[in-house]
Amino acid sequence: MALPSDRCYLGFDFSTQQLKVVAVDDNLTIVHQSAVHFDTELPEYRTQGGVHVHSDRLTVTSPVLMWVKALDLILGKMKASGFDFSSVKALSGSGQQHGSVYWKEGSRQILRDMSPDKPLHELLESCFAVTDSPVWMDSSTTEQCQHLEQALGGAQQLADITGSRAYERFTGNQIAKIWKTDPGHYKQTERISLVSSFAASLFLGDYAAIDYSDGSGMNLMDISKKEWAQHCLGAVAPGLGGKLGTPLPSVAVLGSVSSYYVQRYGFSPDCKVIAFTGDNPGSLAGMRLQEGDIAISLGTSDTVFLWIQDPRPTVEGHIFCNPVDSQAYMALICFKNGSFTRERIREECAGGSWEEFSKALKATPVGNNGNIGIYFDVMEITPAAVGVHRVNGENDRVAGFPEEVEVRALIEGQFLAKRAHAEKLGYKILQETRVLATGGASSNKDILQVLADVFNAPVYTIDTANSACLGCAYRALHGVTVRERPYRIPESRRSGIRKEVWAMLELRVKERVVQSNCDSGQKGRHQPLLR
Ligand code: XUL
Repeated sequence: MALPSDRCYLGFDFSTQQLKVVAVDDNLTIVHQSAVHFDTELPEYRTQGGVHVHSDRLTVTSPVLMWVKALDLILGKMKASGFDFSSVKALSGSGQQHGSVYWKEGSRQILRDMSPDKPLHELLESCFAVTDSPVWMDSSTTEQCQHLEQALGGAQQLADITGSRAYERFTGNQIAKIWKTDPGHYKQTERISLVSSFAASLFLGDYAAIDYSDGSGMNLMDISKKEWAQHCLGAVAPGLGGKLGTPLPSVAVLGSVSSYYVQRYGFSPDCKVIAFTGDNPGSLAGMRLQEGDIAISLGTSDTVFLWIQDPRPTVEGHIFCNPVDSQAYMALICFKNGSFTRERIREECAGGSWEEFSKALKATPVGNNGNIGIYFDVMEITPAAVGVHRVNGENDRVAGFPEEVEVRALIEGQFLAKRAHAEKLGYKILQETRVLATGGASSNKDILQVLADVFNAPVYTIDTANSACLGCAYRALHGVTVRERPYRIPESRRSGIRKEVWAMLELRVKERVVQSNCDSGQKGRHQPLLR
């Protein structure tokens, strides 16, 4: 039954190439969307793909004021289109993960005093100690990564605490580089935000807390205690704890929008700002993942998202705190050899045709008579290895397979790797497990059938276009709905209530999930490949 829809919830996504917004009503129907493309609509910043790649090819930054000006532009576009800001009950958002913003001393006061007759980029022009923010594409901090792992006693030890071994793009290593190469600006910095908490600060008119989920992508947070790991802070830069503020749950209601937005755009003074988070956690919410689910994006590179209850961090893959339920976790695993490898095998073994590729999958049995292949055309991320390896049913290494066998060996091999790495991180297939597939290859039912067989679970296809900002619009609704529920109960029960409300949201949108080749509720119909 449709609910009255005079209220709406905004989700923003400050991604690498553009700023996007969606508005959903109480029925989760999208009622507005807008975007600002950085390269074309803010050409004065001369970015390519939203970033500047420096001459060393390793350093990648974005001008922080470009993001501020993009917010001026998008709100201006919404106003010009007649969008009714007074109907916005709550807003939230996401940012590209790992990127960092360095607020100069005195900026908190400037944020608090923003005058509604000026655009944000004029008001905040002098607020940033570092004007070019390092972003997730930066890979210039290998030295800092080595130092951090050594200081913590090794890569696994760092992963045990923070959920990931040291990665160049992770914020702690970026901060360590700034402290080393630009100590003057580090000292001038009053607050360090992630792109997500920086964006939330713009709406709040004050420094917004880093949320647990995006905070897990810094190599700085103890993901089980949900506080900064003092050993990590000490290894990165002096006085860092004071510059980061206290992290908060991703479901936290941070406060109401600054009077700047009330006066300039007509927002209600009661419009709540829910903590912003990273784009991948935002997508997990947008895909409405629940405990036991696994989402697999089959694109240029393949990405796996998991909802995990009891994580076991390893040196491959990332564990983040869960953005929907603060007691749970999510895992993110990236595989570099995705669609390019599938396309190569299609060219070599299926005459360049997806139809022939499908025929090969149909013509070969589940388990491929024991023939297994590993196809890492380029250096893989998970694990760091390269090369093509084939083993036949007799456990002998072989140089090649017949074409049909090769096609199945590739697809089974790719999906087996996803299951094996997910299980290594603590993922368990449950009775109610659903596999949600997205990305280019998810349109091929025969590939999805292999996925269903490998995971012994039904596969659904979902459209993840805009999933990060949509997920944050859902999180905004979730945040205020949980808040409105008349409860005075201890924190220990609250997570359960949050889950309950989230499940209600999920039920209301379930019919939009297209069921794929195998039926929900018929587990066991598929022959398990792994026993
Ligand atoms: C995740 C990562 C990217 C960015 C993209 O660890 O680095 O997915 O979040 O915006």
